[in-house]
Amino acid sequence: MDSPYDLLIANAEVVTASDRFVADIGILDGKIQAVGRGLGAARETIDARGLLALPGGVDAHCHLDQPQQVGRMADDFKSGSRSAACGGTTTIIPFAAQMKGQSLRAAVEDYHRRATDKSCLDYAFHMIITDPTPEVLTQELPGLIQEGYTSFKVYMTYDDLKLNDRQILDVLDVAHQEGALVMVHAENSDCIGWLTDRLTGSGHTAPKYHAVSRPQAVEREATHRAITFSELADVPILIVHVSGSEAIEQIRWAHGRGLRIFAETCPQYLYLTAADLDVDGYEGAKCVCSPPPRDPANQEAVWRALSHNVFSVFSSDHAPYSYDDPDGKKPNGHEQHFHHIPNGIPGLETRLPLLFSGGVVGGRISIHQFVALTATQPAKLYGIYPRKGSIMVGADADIALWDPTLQVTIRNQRLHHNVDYTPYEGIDVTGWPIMTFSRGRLISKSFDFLGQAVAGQFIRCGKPILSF
Ligand code: DUC
Ligand code: ZN
Ligand code: ZN
Repeated sequence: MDSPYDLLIANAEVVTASDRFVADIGILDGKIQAVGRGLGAARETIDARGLLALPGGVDAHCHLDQPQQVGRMADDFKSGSRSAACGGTTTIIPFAAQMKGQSLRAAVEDYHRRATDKSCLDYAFHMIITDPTPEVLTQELPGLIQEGYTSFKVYMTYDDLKLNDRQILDVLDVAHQEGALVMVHAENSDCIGWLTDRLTGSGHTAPKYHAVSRPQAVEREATHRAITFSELADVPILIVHVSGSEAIEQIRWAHGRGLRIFAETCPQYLYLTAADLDVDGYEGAKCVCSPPPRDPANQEAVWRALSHNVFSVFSSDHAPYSYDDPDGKKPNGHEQHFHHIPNGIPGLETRLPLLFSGGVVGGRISIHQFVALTATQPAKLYGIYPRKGSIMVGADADIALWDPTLQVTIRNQRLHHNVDYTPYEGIDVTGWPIMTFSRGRLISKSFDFLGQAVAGQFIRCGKPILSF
């Protein structure tokens, strides 16, 4: 049949960050060719009556196959992208981390080797800057920004990753000159070290002390300091994985002063608390991540801040370590002192359903805020909009069809990552993306992964779009 479309998604209720309407979506060569009523015939038609058509998610903070000092990540680009696709995500932006002494370009090239021909989803990279030598600051970083690596993360903690205040200012200055976006991990390293020594010195080594060693004050102080640096360097920043009310207060304060501080939060700060680090002896290690989850009052503060648009981005911070694994949280069956447990939890596949259920179905955020937080705004901030992040003519046909009423109990056995647990085991959610299309190809359907033969493309990022 001669048809202008390879695929027609018919009768869908299309939802974007601003609009909601019933339409057909005509797809040709992986792009959205038309959005309208009665688009006619196509080589293949999927009737999406009763389903929501949302832009595929952009997970702008996830870690895959990232070399580590402690532990080894359970997901590479193959298993990670598969898992993301089955949870309605169509673009991932993990981190190419520079090791101290390594050139930035070597780090990026190494990371390309890890991703190429493995990811079923399109992907971009943030860089992690750990060694801002003069060569990095004046040559490598400006060059890589021009080549499409327009965002990078700096750490204020972790001995192998952290920068001092002066180094952070130097990195921010490059972002200012070149038009890039710096993501900041805001926790005070010396405070954590001091608290950790006190706790371990008095025999407090169980997983629950991870949260005690990183109280909100540690995050609040670093968040304030990062905001100050942003003001001094006159460049916007994005504070990643904000965990509770005290850091939120700092961000609101900055907004009140007219500073361009963007912020991200994650599912763990809505669904977990520090009490989850204190279950069944050592099992709490499964929920060790940084910053740590807080308490129910802080969960509410994070929900409130989401509904008030304090946050621009909602990411998984998928940092996958298995529990019962030689390279995991309990290596060879050995319990670790809390400060030696690999930091991070899995979440690529559950990110969107958890926010949809608690936020949209729960009446805390609108469905347009959901789309903005999970797709449109990360696409804009990280320079891949309008190719990604919305449903419009000319965009890639990255679409998730959601059944907004489907009731699902999260079980690790149904997920597609390579991690031996999910911290969200047994949580009931309403709404799930039952079909995911990546550039017009159906890669996941009803909890099954169909994209084995599909190759994702590397995306060079443009300059951040900082107003939306
Ligand atoms: N920071 C992250 O962004 N991810 C995992 C652990 C961490 O500290
Ligand atoms: Zn971090
Ligand atoms: Zn992270």
